[in-house]
Amino acid sequence: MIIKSAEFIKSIANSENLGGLDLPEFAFVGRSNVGKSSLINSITNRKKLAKASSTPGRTRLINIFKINSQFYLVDLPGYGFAQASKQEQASWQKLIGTYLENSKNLKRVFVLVDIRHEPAEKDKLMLSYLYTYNIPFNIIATKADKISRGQINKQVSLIANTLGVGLGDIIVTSAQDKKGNEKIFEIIENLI
Ligand SMILES: Nc1nc2c(ncn2[C@@H]2O[C@H](COP(=O)(O)OP(=O)(O)OP(=O)(O)O)[C@@H](O)[C@H]2O)c(=O)[nH]1
Ligand SMILES: [Mg+2]
Repeated sequence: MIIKSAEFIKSIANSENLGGLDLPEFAFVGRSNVGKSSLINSITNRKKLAKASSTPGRTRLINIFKINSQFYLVDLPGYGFAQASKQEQASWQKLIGTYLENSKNLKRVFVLVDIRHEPAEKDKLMLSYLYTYNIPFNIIATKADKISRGQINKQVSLIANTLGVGLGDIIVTSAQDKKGNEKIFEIIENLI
């Protein structure tokens, strides 16, 4: 896929402002710091479209980007950000939930997990939530550049077993090396 245009459309802070999107949507969810914003920058070939940061909890709003005037990429706030207050966490959770349940053009959710770690309870909860609402998803294992080639298969098996999905349901990516971008484009192209 050739990215001809990538523009920031809006940030959404509360569930009342979720309407008005008229193209297919692809959302990125996952724990704080897993690499959602970095992956959006990597696949769009833009360095600073989505704000990435080593400080967890960087993305606190839903950020919407329009690509090639054809579809939207949706950067959702990370869950499980330990430093956030219970109240903050609850309000992000509500925002994420309302978005996922109500977005009319949501075609696919990409659930990101760090390839180095066993998925957490919150990741499992996210998957059961997606199953409950019948929302189709793919798993993306991020930051593959941080481990050796030999370790990649081992970690992918661990992630698949922990989450109860097939090996083929997991896309291995690196925002640093642009690994896996083609697979993401393939999914998007088939759905727009
Ligand atoms: N080496 C490497 N670092 C990465 C990769 N993806 C993300 N990072 C780093 O991980 C940190 C977090 O990345 P973000 O993209 O901000 O993560 P996020 O999921 O958007 O985080 P929140 O907005 O807090 O939910 C940053 O320091 C990134 O540079 C990757 O593929 N490889
Ligand atoms: Mg982010």
